[in-house]
Amino acid sequence: MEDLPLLSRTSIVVTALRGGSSSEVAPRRRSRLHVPPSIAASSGSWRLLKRFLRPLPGRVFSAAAASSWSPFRDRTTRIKEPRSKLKMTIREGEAVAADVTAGDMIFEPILEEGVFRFDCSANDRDAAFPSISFVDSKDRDMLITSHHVPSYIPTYQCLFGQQIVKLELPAGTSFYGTGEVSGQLERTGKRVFTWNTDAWGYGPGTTSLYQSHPWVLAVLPSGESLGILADTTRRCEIDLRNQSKVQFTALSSYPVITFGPFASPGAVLTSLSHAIGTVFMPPKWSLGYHQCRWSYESDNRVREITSTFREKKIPCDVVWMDIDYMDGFRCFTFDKDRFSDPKSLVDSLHQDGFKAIWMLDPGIKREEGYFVFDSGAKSDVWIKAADGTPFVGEVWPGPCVFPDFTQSKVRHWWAQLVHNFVSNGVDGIWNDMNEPAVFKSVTKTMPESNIHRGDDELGGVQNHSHYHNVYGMLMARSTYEGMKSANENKRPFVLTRAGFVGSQRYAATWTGDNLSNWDHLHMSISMVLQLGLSGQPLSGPDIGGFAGNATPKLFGRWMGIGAMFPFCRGHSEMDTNDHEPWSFGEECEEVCRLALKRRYRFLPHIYTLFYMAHKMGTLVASPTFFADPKDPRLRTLENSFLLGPLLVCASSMPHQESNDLQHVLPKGIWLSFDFDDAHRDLPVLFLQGGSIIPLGPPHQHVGEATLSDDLTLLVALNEHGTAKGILFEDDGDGYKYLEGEYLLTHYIAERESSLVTIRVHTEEGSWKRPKRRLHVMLLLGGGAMVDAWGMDGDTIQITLPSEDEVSKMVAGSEKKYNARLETCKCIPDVEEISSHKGVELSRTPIELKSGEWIAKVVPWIGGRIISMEHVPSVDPLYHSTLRKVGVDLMISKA
Ligand code: MIG
Repeated sequence: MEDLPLLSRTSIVVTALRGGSSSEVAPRRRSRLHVPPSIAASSGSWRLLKRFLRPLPGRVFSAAAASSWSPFRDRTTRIKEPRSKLKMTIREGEAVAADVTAGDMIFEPILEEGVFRFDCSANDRDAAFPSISFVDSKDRDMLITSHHVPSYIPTYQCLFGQQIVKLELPAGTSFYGTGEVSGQLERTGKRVFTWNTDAWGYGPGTTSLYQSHPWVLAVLPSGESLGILADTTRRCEIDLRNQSKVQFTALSSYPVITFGPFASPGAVLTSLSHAIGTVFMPPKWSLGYHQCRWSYESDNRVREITSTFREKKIPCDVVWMDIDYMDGFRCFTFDKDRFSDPKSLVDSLHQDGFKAIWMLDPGIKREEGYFVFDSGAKSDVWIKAADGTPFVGEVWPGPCVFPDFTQSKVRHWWAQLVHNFVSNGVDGIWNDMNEPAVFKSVTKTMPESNIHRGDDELGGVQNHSHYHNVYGMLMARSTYEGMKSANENKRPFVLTRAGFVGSQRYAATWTGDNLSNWDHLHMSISMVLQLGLSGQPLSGPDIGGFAGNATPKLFGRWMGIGAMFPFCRGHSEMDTNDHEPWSFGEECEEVCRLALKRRYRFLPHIYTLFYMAHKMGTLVASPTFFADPKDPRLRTLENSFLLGPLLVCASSMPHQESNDLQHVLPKGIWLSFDFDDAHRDLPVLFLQGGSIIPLGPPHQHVGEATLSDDLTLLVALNEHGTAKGILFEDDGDGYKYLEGEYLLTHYIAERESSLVTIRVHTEEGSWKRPKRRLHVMLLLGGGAMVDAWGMDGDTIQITLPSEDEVSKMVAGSEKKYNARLETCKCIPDVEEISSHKGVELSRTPIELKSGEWIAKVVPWIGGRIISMEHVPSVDPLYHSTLRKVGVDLMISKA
């Protein structure tokens, strides 16, 4: 069965979940059939193509013939279509999607050496929709000169309008990517469907979360790696259930792009970034700790929270305002009583070194007299229902209309609102519910038959199923552009829940509504890594878990790990217990303080990693196997990760502390260290031999840093006695760095017999080196180190102790470490959590049955659907019946 194309039962069930449309709209065929100059001009590429196209007698089914075709029959007939043949068989006006064709895909080199675009045929190539994932769709269409041919060529089948693409890789290949996915890090055996979904309370087996990345990163046994992008915005099944085989299934037709094989997985991601862009350059403050809650109910409560951080000396940069700051959930308004004067609130927050981030949802209350509704109605910006009237769906404010972000006109309209909104003292914006989430509907989103009047450059007028997966990204883009226009000297900061390949260009993201339990703590590591492996390096979970109440131990442990994630924010659901760092007793509070102080020490390093990520598409957090992609032991490690050469080893098990675990280290030298802050609930840290990382003082917030701060270099020599590392410094905000106003320093350390010399190797940028002290900490292993002070820019020398002395120091340091672990106060085990469990967990789900479906629903606003099951087994070809059930089942508010 495993090789059967497409029509597995589950995929049909998912098809059935589509709302609205009872008939699929076939992909728009461009009426003008233009041959891209790249094909027309390049006889060379045609020659290449011919080598891979075996001209077998072609066979093309008509739509009528297709209906009698059975996937169970005649599977041996592989149809290979030479391009010219296909051209002849596709006639104007014919429902091409119903044809059944198969064969090797045709290819062309694009973008840069090692990158190939594959299509089913030249006609499919011409008919492909513009790319929304690529920064510039033209890069996907433009042929480059290349003397290489792809090492792996996908095959395709087109059946019933679906295009199935398969690629077989060598045995022993490991799979990663596929975007925001729960469950294991290595993806063999898994299947996901790209369909942005409000996935409250998701679990390890959930197949669609908030974002869509039809992208697989394959690490071959040799460590060489290949990336595969199915460049479609449509719902796409990514099937990795069979070892070493990748299969994509989505509506015809779409191009597939392969990147590599390149020497390492990192090289694949760099190449991917040349297509889809890199992460926006985050303002430095956004790399500090963020405190969020649904919701801090008033300006007073917000001030109470921020001053508690300062009183308790727990570092924090940002406080977040969830939906309740608004006046009746109306975007761009403030509640008149509870947030009566946002400007002065933010002014006082700024004085305390805090930034403020405010939520904006896509659902706009349908209410005459509300300025956003009125102006949107006047400018005709709303998504339309199939009947041409503005679509109305229920979200927080009640009946809502939704801006159609696929039109540049509408993005401008929204950006202008954002522009004005920023003048209230808005430092960042949080886009939630932009899958888009719609209450009281089984699909949790709007009908697929809704109409977007998209710009031609994005794909033109299409129904919602075409744009569903990019809606959130386009909203984030428009929000980003609005913030940018409001202040050209500040870097926008946008957080988006929904996303697509490329959304890292505009926004950070978080892993949605997770649960306060140990499984979710564990999964959060892989999820952050996986997003990075899918092009989005700036992500993090709700630290402590969103739904339900964390135990002190869980919270402390999560903060220890979360403090090392690229995006670091604590958040929790309405009606849960308090989830601030001090809410779980003094032991947990101390762990949080230690964890966040660590983060702030590492900020110069983390900021440098982001600069590199922004410039070159490198990762910020990467899986441990990046240190040695050949080593099969590392490929499934889920408890550790790298921040450049810094290895973070954690424990996500309640009764096993990180120091008790036998951590698997990559080959080579890895030297452990801490800041005399070792704790059972904090991760264990190692620096890779051969590297230097820059550290700063553990400030209370980023704005406290000054140019004269002491700079610390942590040094680990490799077996040749050398090490190197980078520090990037600039204003931390704005765009002067683009005009050269920065300082990028390459430091180097070299040992000659027992003398280690640390100095500036090269520097770049117009900034003068600040006058500041330099502290070098040379790691010796086992937590031991020798250090020296000097001035930054000068050469510093350290004499290595004799071997005897080193072993004494290591023994001494280990003793100190153990003594510290003995004496530090452990977070007590409290298993029972009293009080509320959060709005949704506190209600028992009820079962709703309708026809062939059972839905488990929490009787709460919107009637949140927890799970849906399809009951009887049906003939998989009965699409229409299933679809009807999916459409008709509406769940009403209980
Ligand atoms: O329907 O704004 O994921 O972080 O606190 C819930 C309230 C809406 C979902 C987000 C969550 C946020 C919450 N939102």
